[in-house]
Order: sequence, then C-alpha cells, then structure tokens
Amino acid sequence: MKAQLEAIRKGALDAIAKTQAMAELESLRVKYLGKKGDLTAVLKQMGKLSAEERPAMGQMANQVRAKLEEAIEAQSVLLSQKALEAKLAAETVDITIPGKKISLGHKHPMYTVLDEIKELFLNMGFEIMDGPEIEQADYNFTKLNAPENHPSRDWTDTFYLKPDSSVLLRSQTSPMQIRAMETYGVPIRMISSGRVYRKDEVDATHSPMFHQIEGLVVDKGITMADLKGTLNAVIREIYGPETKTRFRPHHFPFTEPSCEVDIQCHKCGGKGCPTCKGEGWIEILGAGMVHPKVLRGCGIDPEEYSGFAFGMGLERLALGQYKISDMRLIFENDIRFLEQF
Ligand code: 2NL
Repeated sequence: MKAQLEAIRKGALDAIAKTQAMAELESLRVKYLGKKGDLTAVLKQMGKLSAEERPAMGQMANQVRAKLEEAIEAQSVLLSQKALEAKLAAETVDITIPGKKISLGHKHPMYTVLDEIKELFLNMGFEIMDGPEIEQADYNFTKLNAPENHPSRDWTDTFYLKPDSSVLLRSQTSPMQIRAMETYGVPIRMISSGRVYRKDEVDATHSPMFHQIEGLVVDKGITMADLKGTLNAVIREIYGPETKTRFRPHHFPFTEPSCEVDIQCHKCGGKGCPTCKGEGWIEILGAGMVHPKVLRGCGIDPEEYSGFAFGMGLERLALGQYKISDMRLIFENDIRFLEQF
C-alpha cells in the first residue's frame, strides 16, 4: 500500500508538471483526487490493514493528498500566467502603423451664411428664438391677419397634417414671432429662422422646403425710418458698404404699409444684365410695419406701440454669396459639392 501511494505521488507530480492547459490540469485533479480517483481507491483499502498499520498509512495518504493539491495549485498559477503572457503577446499593438485618417465635416454653406447673419443681428441687440416646424394654422395664418380665403391657406400651397386644416408645416417663421409677442410682450427685438415649407415644384430656384430668417422689432415710437435704417445697415454688412437699396411698395397681410427691398445689381451697376434679368435691381427681402390687428391679437396696444418686421429667404442669399447656379445643389448633399466650401 505504501508503494501504491508512492507510485500515485510520483506519477501525479510528473503528470501535473507536464500539463499545458487548465482543462488538462482539472482532469488530472479528478483522476487522482476525485471521488472515484486513484487516491480514494487506495484509501478504501485501508480497512484491510491492521490497527497498528492504519494510522501511519492514513498519515501518508493525507500527506500525498496535500502534496498533490499544492502541486495542482502551483501549476494552475503557472498556467494562468502563461496564458496571460500568450494573450498579451498576441495582442501587441504596433504603434508604428499609420493611423486611420478621420475627416472632419463642416458646416453646410447655407448655415454658414445663416450664422453670419445671426451674428450680425446679435451684435445689434436682437434675440434669437427658435420655434416648431409643425404649427397651428392659427399661428401660421390667422394671427398674422391672413384672410380666410387667402391663397396661401390652400391645400395646393401648404402642407397640412390634419384634414380639418388646423395643423400644418409652417410656411414662414412668423408663427414663432407671434408666440414671442404673446409670451414676452413688448418691447421686443428678435429674429427667428429655420426651415419653412411650401408646395412648390422643384426647379433651379424653388424647393418645397427652404430657409427663412425673419426679424421683428416692437417698441414705443418705432417708425418706417427704423425699418429702413436697420435694413440698410444689415444689407451693407452683407453686400458691402457701397450697396444701393430701393424700397418698393408691396402688400403683405401682416404688415401695413409693406415693401419689398431691392439691391442694385452688383454685376452691371444698375444698367440691366442677365444676373438681374435686365432690371438693374435684385429683390432680396420683404418688410413692413406690423399690422395693428396683428399687434392687438398678441395683446399689444397699437395706439401705444408700433413695430417693423421683415423676412428674407436664405437660399438665394447663399446661392449669391457662393456663386452657386442651382438651388437643388444646396439640398442634394452631394459630398463632392459640399466639400468645396
Ligand atoms: C418675405 C416677406 C415678411 C414679415 C415677413 C412679420 C412677422 C410678424 C408680424 C409681421 Cl410676427 N410681419 N414678418 C413681415 C414682412 C415680410 O417676409 O418675402 N419673406 C421671404
């Protein structure tokens, strides 16, 4: 029996030292120390021994068990160290390999133009307010004094979201200005800008979604002179200090009086050329004195307060600024086009 234990000890220690993997080591543990293992098998024969022999043999068996457990533990530490080393070696990073080039995008040219204009108005003391693109017809039309039968209310002109024509995609940014007057009252000096929607056919100068910037100033004693002074200052910042302007009478439901503002053609100096279609002037925005009905609808007394407002399409401005010939290019988002700016 002593020889058997000695054989187990030697055989097991040799086998343990040779293991290469954890799984192998575990099967050895089961083979020698498990319930049906070699050592247990020997212990089961203890009953055959005499009472004198038994304690010494028992002691030896325990020593062998302890020795094997110790060896298994040590080998296990060794194997996991080796495994870690192998993993680290396999995962080494070659820091000399050139990195992947990350190409940063940039602002869309139209938003560059928009941000420049916003900056300009911020410097003049205007606040910027954004509003929802889905609006109530009340805010898009009624509160802006659009008559019930106004053509812009037609389903052929406006994108409605409800069959009862109460909810729509805003066709101008003015609804936000109505909300601002209702919420903050007077005096107010603000601009709002963003996407607006109209059912236009797509061509070189039209898109059913485009961008607008609108401004509104309401205070005591605001006159047409403030309108002209402010817009002339803005136009000369955008188009250059020598730019000549022309204020033509016009009609909008929400302003009275209303005007359209032209700049003298920078290409021909007013003589008439293809750029200005022979006119000598290029229309750039619409404006006017806020209609008393609009003010009253927002809880502002038109006897005490007056204001001016204006609206301008951004696409045409961006097209001109960057000498882009076709509005569709602005919205196609072809990277080859956008990378040029
Ligand atoms: C254009 C003309 C305009 C306004 C927008 C406005 C807003 C309020 C009250 C009165 Cl809350 N008016 N906005 C006024 C005149 C013209 O836009 O041609 N836009 C592209």
